[in-house]
Amino acid sequence: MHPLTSYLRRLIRHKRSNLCVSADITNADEMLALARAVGPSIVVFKTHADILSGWDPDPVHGTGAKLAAIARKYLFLVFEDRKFADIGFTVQLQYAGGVHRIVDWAHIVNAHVISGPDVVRALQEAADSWGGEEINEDVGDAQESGSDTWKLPSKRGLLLLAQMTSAGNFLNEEYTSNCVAIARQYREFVMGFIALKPLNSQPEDDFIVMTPGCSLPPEESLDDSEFVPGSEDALGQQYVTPKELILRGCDIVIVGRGICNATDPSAKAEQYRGVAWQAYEERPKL
Ligand code: S5P
Repeated sequence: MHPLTSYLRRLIRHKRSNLCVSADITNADEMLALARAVGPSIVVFKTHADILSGWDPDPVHGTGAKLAAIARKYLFLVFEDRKFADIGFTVQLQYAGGVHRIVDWAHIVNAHVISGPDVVRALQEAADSWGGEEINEDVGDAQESGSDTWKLPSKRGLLLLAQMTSAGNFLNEEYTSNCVAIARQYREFVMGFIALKPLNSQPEDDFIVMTPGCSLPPEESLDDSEFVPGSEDALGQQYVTPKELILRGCDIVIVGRGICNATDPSAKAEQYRGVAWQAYEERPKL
């Protein structure tokens, strides 16, 4: 199993959380404030670094380093939703270079395999040659983790976009099964998928599935920032309830605007955590 997968599964049980908050906001300091606010309720914090104004590129005191420190304090993993999709040579530069130097601070990234399997090999090479400032550092503070010592694995992980939530997308069944075949080829780097359901079908498969397009039903939501499950936003995003996604077997639900746009994001994240965790406990164990 990928070391970050076993770490994440342990975090899920420890924090009683299957929640990833997606920071779909456009200012770097507000993104960091959101990470602190929802930190206790989540196991993964998803970013879109390229939508942020005010990104500070300083490798030690900048935005990425601050986010990594918040992640260590509250015990969650950082997932940069970069959706790499280019040729291998280019994705290596996008992953390790530029303003964001994603590999320095994001434990997890994702990629489309539309350009073929070498995109995965290229990202893996870049991850393997990363210096790894966080290598085996003790993480988590005493009050969060009790007597446990949380060793953050030094490896980086990748999720493949095997299915998408947007109406009319072209990721058909054949494409999805090709993603699974590529993931099996690169098990030491690929942790799992962005998909609408679990995709494990061989005994040795232990891929994580993270699923967006998640919204509380109106009777459970007091906030009008949310979209009604079964409906779409104005641009084709399709929603399902967290309960349904977890009962389907998804490991982690990803929530963006439902939490970011709430009047109290921290309380809202806690509400999503509770609903998803309850469904997880109800789900028959394998
Ligand atoms: O198929 C997908 C894959 C992703 S990563 N559909 C998605 O919506 N996402 C991302 O999840 C999307 O980029 C956004 O950041 C988040 C969903 O946000 P929400 O506001 O609709 O919850």
